[in-house]
Amino acid sequence: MHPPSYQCHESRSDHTVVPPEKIRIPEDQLDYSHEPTWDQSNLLVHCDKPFNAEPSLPALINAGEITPTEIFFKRNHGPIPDISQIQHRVYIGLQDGERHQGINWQSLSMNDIMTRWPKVTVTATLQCAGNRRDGLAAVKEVKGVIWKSAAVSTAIWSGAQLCDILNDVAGISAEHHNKMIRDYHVCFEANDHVHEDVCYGSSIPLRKAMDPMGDVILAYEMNGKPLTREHGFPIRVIVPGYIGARSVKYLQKIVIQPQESTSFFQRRDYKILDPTIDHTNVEESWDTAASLTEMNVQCVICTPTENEVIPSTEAVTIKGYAISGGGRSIYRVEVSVDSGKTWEPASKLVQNPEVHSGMYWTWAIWEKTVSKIPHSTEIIARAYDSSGNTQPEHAIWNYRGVMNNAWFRTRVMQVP
Ligand code: MTE
Ligand code: MO
Repeated sequence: MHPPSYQCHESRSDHTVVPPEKIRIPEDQLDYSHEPTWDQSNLLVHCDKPFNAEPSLPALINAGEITPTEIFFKRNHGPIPDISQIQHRVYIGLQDGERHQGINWQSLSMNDIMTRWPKVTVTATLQCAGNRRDGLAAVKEVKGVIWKSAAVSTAIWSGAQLCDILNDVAGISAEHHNKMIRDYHVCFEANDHVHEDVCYGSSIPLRKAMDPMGDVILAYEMNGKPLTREHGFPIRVIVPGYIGARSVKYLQKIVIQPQESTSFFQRRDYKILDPTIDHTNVEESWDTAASLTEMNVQCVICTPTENEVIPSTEAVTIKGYAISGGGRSIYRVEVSVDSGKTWEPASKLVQNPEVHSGMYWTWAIWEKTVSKIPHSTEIIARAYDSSGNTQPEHAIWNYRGVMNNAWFRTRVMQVP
């Protein structure tokens, strides 16, 4: 008889690897009794079941380029799983379109992943597509956690490169399967329970996964330590330059297939629906809208904060972050204190490319000192990325409340 520890790794006697079956659990039966506990005093908690929290903007910017793990925003769709690193396995399969033939699964232990491939380090900013959803909720009702502007954070991630693993385990190489690289997707499934689907899941194009300069990694460390449970212990995907939703935590299954993941989170969420779509007609529109991949260009003022009192006679230093997707850099941030009539460039803008790939996966931290705020008490900021993309003046409402990158406005109070 097998000891209980063998339950997770279901091997048949012929050594065929089979990933564990998953069942969907209704929302009211999700088990939240094993949530980790940590210091939440520096977080704005939007919801604790599932746990969703962001830091304050001053805490985020004062921490600098790398966000300490404690205040890194946390986005979960269900209970945080309590996974044994020793027992955990990642199942990998290629589905070549001949579905009836089944998938020939391979599985890796955490020890395999940590020892068979070199540990690479990538510094990347994650931003939830719902960052700044509050700005869209102010226009019209939206579905989702009402994030403010700190559902974004930067960490140093270490793990194995996904392209190496897919090459060695699934036989996919950038040179030999061009059509496959062009058309296929890499689907990720998590070892968690959510009510929308059997688990959290998502996919990215195979071309992104196989791009050696794409820096997609299976990370087991965050800021030099093993991942914490809420950030994906023992292993998560990091997809730099993409919306946070693609960086699947608690990674359990990888399938390379001709279609995008059929997960709820790929097909029924994380899409910019046409502004005429709302809860009355949303069902027909999902399939025609594109799944979000790269982030758009974003810029946020972190300090001063909304309604902060500023002496009108004194110079004020405005600080914030800006970020774009796809490894594009931020080349300019502009600030206006006259309702957008005139703009001044930020005087300080720091953004570091990834050493290995030269891509800009992290945010730019910027600063601008304004000697005196005239005529207006609203500070506005916007950014341009290296492709010349910039931000719309006004929020473009969409039902899921994603990708809000309207000019950022902070109203400050002046005292004489
Ligand atoms: N992975 C799993 N397994 N479950 C989740 O709920 N949320 C996704 C992504 N990966 C999620 C997940 C979303 S929407 C975001 S924005 C990021 O994780 C957030 O990562 P963080 O909690 O480490 O900040
Ligand atoms: Mo997200």
